[in-house]
Amino acid sequence: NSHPVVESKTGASFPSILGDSLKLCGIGLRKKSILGLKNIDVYAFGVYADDNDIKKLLTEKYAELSASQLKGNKEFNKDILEHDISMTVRLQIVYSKLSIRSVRSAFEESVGSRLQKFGGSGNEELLHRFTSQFKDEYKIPRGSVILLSRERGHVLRTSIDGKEVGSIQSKLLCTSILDLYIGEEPFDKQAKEDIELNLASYLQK
Ligand code: DAO
Ligand code: DAO
Ligand code: DAO
Repeated sequence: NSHPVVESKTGASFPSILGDSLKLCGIGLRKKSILGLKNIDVYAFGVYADDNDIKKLLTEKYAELSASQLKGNKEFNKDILEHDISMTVRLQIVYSKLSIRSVRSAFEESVGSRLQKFGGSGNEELLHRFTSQFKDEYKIPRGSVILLSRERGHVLRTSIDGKEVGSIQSKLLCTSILDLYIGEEPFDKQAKEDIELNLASYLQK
């Protein structure tokens, strides 16, 4: 059960355990259409969670429901997004021509729409201040690994190839980032379903 999982289209490989306690719940692909003309694969991702946090925080509430009943349950999904559960999204870049300028604009679009969804308007300034720190000299070549981690106390910690690039305490931001992968309109629907089923199964053990 300790074998890595390989994303078949891109060959990106995901360890089944990250650190000491985060378990891989599912993998998927982030695509982007360019001018409606073609779809490019930007990165493969894996979503990891601490099963002990999930047991501790949610077992009592959902004791009556089976894993298949929990899958697709809106309340359960909301609880996963908003509770103080340690989770990490690991991105492995597959697109070879990623510029910081396109990361900045994709980020403002995807994360920006979620900040608005969960926090209302008024975060544009903050978001812009944040993305303007993405320095043009950062390089994210194919194969780069980015970790987006929600740590205890709703702290989002970001690293690129093992180097920490920032850490910010914001429940809104943590929820917004996770929503991209396991929210109502996820980047990869099949991945979201796999992830949800695994998260639900942690309550049954
Ligand atoms: O070259 O204009 C282009 C297309 C690039 C699309 C890039 C999408 C970036 C997605 C965010 C990546 C975050 C690491
Ligand atoms: O909680 O006060 C708040 C709003 C926080 C919005 C911050 C946006 C910054 C984006 C950081 C992205 C880190 C990967
Ligand atoms: O796929 O649209 C998306 C958003 C993914 C979040 C990526 C965060 C990357 C932050 C690091 C950038 C450093 C230059």
